[in-house]
Amino acid sequence: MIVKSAEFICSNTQVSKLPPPTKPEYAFIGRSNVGKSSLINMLTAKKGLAKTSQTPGKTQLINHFLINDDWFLVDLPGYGYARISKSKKEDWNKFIRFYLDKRESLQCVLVLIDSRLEPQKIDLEFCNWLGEKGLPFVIVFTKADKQSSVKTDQNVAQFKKALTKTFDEMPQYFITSSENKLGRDEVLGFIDEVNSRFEGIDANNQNFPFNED
Ligand SMILES: Nc1nc2c(ncn2[C@@H]2O[C@H](COP(=O)(O)OP(=O)(O)OP(=O)(O)O)[C@@H](O)[C@H]2O)c(=O)[nH]1
Ligand SMILES: [Mg+2]
Repeated sequence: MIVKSAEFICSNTQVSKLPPPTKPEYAFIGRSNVGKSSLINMLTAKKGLAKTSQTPGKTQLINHFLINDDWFLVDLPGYGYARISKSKKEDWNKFIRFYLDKRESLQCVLVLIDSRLEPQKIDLEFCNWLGEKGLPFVIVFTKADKQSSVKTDQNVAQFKKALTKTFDEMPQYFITSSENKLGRDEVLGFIDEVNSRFEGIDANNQNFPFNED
C-alpha cells in the first residue's frame, strides 16, 4: 500500500465523540513507551504526526488519523505506566476497554510488544482479555534495531510459547523497527488486505453515538 495522505483528525477521551464508525479502523496499543506513536509515524512516513517522547505516558487520548481518506489509524495511551495514580489507571482501563469492545468499525487491534523483553505478564493478560472479548488482534514486535536478530527471534519464540498457553495458535505477527522501517511493507500490506474485505457498516443498524455509562 502507498500512503498518499495522513492527517490528524481528533483527540478524544469520550468514546461518544469519536468520528462516525464508517471507515475501517486499526488501534495501536501496548505498554507505555513501547513505540506506538513512533510506529504510526514510520508507517505514514510523517515524522511529527503522532507525538512521541522518551518519557512514558506521552499519549493520553484516543487519537484518530485518517489515511488515504479511507481508513483510520488510532493511537492510544499506553498501559502499565507505573508513575500514574491508581484512579488514573482505572480510568484508562475503563475508557480504552470500552472503546475496544464497542467500536464497531475496529477491524483489528495491533498489540505492540517490545522485542527486547522476555514475555511480560501485563502484555499476556491484555492479549487474553482481547481473546475473551473475541477481538481480532495481531502482534507487532517493536524496536528490533536495538539488538541482534538472533536475540529478537529468541524473544519472539518465548512470547509465542507464553501466549500459546492460552491460545491455540500464535496470532499473525510482525517484527518492526521505527528507526530503520523494518516491517513497514508487511504491516501496511496486512492493513490493505483487511481493508479490501471491509464491507461497510449498515447506517441503519448503528448504535452510534452510544452512551458510556
Ligand atoms: N531505537 C528505536 N527507538 C524507538 C523505536 N520506536 C520507538 N522508539 C523510541 O522509544 C521512545 C518511546 O516511543 P513512543 O513512540 O513515544 O512510545 P509510545 O508507545 O507511543 O509511548 P506512550 O505514548 O507514552 O504510551 C521514544 O524515545 C522513541 O524514539 C524503534 O523502533 N527503535
Ligand atoms: Mg504514544
